[in-house]
Amino acid sequence: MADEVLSRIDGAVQTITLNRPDSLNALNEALMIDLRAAVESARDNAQVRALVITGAGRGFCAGADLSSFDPNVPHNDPAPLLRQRYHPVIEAIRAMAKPVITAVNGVAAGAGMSLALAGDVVLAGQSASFLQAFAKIGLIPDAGSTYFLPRYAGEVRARALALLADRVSATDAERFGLVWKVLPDDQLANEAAKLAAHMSAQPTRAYALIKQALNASLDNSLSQQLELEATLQSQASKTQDFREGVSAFLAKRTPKFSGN
Ligand code: LHQ
Repeated sequence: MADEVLSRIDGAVQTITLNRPDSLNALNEALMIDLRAAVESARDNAQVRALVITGAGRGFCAGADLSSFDPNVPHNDPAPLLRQRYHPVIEAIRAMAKPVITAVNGVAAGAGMSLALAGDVVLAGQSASFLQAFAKIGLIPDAGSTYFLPRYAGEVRARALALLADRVSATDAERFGLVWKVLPDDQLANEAAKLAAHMSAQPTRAYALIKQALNASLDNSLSQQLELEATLQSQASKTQDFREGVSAFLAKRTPKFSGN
């Protein structure tokens, strides 16, 4: 079978590259199976402390591979596919106890946009674009887009993005709060690698707890969130990295975090 997904580890960083460039990395079932395996291997490998997801060629990901859907079949139900193949990937990225950077190197459309937005830090090349392609083909946003869009961009933009399905530039996506930084195309891969290397040397357990707190935040009341912060802070304060962070601060030196 072709390598639908490439994966490599440099130091403490795993980079996963969607690898169907001829179709702008459209998501067929084989790719989704490989992507899940790669994401889960990053999750389970203690050596890996940061993950980058990007695309090969000129696209990041064009969403579900439409050539796998036969328009002549009266009802080709995507729900089982979503539940079995897409949800585990999105949920693994969000729940992963290490940071995930999505490096959006080109168009991110449909579920490809959902995948891009699942990252903890979303970087985009200048020529990248974002498209809620779903309504254009009579579908609704899936793979997390209706969760991420209102939370990141706000209701007004979420509705216009989903309903109008206009292709938006990386710069507009940054302005809408969907992207952390836009970078020159020829610097995206390097900058993503540099950022991942930096993040892989930070207090990984605190990062995991930060993700846990932020993942819960918008569904909690202030009181619930304060309580969650106290509980998670208690866990953070028991790590070696907390001791190292304070020692380094008091000694006026750069901390050396082990991730423990
Ligand atoms: C593609 C695709 C593609 C196959 C470009 N499939 N070949 C739904 C159902 C079930 C379960 C899971 O979830 C979902 C959610 C979804 O993701 S639904 C949304 C699916 N995606 C789309 O509707 C996007 C379709 N693609 C496009 O609108 C355009 O290709 C975009 C705007 C992404 C890029 O436009 P261009 O830069 O002009 O590139 P292109 O259209 O020329 O595409 C290049 C090639 O990639 C081309 O093949 P070819 O052999 O002619 O060179 C396209 O057919 C192929 N391709 N997207 N989703």
